[in-house]
Amino acid sequence: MKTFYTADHHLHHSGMEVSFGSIVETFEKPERAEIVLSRIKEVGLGPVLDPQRYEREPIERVHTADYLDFLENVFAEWRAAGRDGEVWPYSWRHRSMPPIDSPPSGLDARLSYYSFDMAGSITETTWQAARRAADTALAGADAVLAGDRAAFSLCRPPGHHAGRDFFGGYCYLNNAAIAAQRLRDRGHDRVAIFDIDYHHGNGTQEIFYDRADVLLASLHGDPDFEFPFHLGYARERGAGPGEGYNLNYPLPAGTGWAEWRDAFEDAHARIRDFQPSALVVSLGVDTFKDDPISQFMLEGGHFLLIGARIAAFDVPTLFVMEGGYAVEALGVNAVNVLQGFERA
Ligand code: 6XA
Ligand code: ZN
Repeated sequence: MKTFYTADHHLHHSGMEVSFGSIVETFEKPERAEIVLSRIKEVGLGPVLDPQRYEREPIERVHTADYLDFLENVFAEWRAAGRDGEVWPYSWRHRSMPPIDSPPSGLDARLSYYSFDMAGSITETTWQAARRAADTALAGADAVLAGDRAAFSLCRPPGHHAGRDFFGGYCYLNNAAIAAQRLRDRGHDRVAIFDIDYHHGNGTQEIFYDRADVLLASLHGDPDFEFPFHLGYARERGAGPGEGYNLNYPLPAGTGWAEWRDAFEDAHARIRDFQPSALVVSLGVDTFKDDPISQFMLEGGHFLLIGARIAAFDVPTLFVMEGGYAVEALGVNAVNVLQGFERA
């Protein structure tokens, strides 16, 4: 299996984050991608390729032009306003406040409008890194379109929390959604996205919520207790023509392999019923028992089994890297999914 990777991911590194009341080094750090890359080389998974640069057009199939302009320019605006450090939003519209449907003019108000949290900042080169992560996803999609059975897009920063016009949860551009849309635009009629990251892919859900041509199935910590909160309940099933094409499996804290696998198998069967012609896997391994910010109990060997079951769909498959923060084990866990797939 080909891996698409670029060292340009180093262009994004938020220095810190607030975690349970402490200011700590961000969990979403560059070392993550390097550890996965080392493991790929160690096991000889296949060639590691630098993705080509794509135009904005395939990204604009998913994100709004005004949001992309904002992401590209906000750091310069921040500096022009005389501010040091990185760009951080800090206040959001509460449910008691009337909804707004167009961007306000002030810098902080606009930052609030285009985000939902402050998990990650926007640095001087975040836009470039996010663009390269999207390139990484697109190059993987193109490999699959060219006939590869599977490909791995080692994206960083991750993407599944980013919606059409918002960032959050360490995510700026929705790599998996951009790849899924590419597959749709280049000949696949029905694309399924299987989001097995520990967190709900609220951005991916928002992007495809009213569509029947892209099925999303997501297994995650119940939003009642887990980030991103408020979204990811089983009752969210899609809207309009997309009704029934959004499947959420919220699971309790402490979920271990047996319970996780039951939900996975249910989702697996529903995806098969959908008969996708291509599959995108939002591959987070923060379901691992030692993940520092998560509360599921999967073990290293389980990731091999997951990969094997994904192979059973028997459709062209693109794996897109999402979360996973137990850095010592991250390489083995992520690559276990890919090896499990290859050996099946
Ligand atoms: C912010 C937690 C962000 C979780 C990001 C993630 N404190 N998403 O792994 O899949
Ligand atoms: Zn996650």
